[in-house]
Amino acid sequence: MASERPTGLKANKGIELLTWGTPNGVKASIFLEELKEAYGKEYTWQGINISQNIQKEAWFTKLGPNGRIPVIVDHDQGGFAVQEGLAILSYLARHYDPDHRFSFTEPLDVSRAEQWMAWQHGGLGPMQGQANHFVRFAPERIPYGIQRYVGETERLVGILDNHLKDTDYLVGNRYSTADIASFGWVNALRFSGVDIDRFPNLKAWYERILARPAVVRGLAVPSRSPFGNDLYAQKLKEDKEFAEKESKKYEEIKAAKEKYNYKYSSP
Ligand SMILES: N[C@@H](CCC(=O)N[C@@H](CS)C(=O)NCC(=O)O)C(=O)O
Repeated sequence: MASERPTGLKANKGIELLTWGTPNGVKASIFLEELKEAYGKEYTWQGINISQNIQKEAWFTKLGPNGRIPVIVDHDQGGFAVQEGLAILSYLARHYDPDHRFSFTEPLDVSRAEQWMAWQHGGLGPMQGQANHFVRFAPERIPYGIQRYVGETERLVGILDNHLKDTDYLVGNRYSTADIASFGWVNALRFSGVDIDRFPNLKAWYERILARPAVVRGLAVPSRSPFGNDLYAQKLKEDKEFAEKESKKYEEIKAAKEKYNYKYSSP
């Protein structure tokens, strides 16, 4: 990924994005790429390697006190900084989507979009983040935690799948920030131990969004993660050792679910 370690802001006009190629990070880069394509709105970005804890350094927490990516700085508003994905999407839509190509004006649609973004922010993101933690990163193997958070992630994506039964997008049957908010997380479902093929409406929505050139460009900031569903599936086919490791991981999840008598149900 990006080679130079950032030590402060580098731009003095426009939007500067501080990010990494994670499910929360790509919300901001995808929307900025869409705005660039729709309105010619340029932006700059810096890769914040979260494994190096750059996001905890004083220069960064002055901008994003939570010490997490993504953060944007609007140099055209006196260096105004915004942290939290939902707030970033809302800020960018308010200031830089004047034709509402990705947002709404009708008050009930505005509310619908807010509801799906809040749902992602308080539900899908935190729960799937914990699934990743227990499935991938926890130093101890804890079956209860694995089945609890993979199960809750499945419950939540079941909600999306059900909602998308009769509509192509989450609000007003058109692509918007409501879709962008959840897309990055859905893109990481296989990595989180959830088989997206079990959710056909969601999978069709995912593929529809992934077909957008701005989305593909947004996913590549700072560089494309190998853990998106499509690249993950490709690696399974091409890399036997990886496929064996992943198959063991999925067996572990299955055993954890059986141990605690997990049964899928959504809502
Ligand atoms: N609620 C925040 C969460 C941001 C977040 O958790 N970012 C993660 C990457 S996906 C991060 O910065 N992790 C590094 C850390 O925990 O220090 C949002 O939606 O923007």
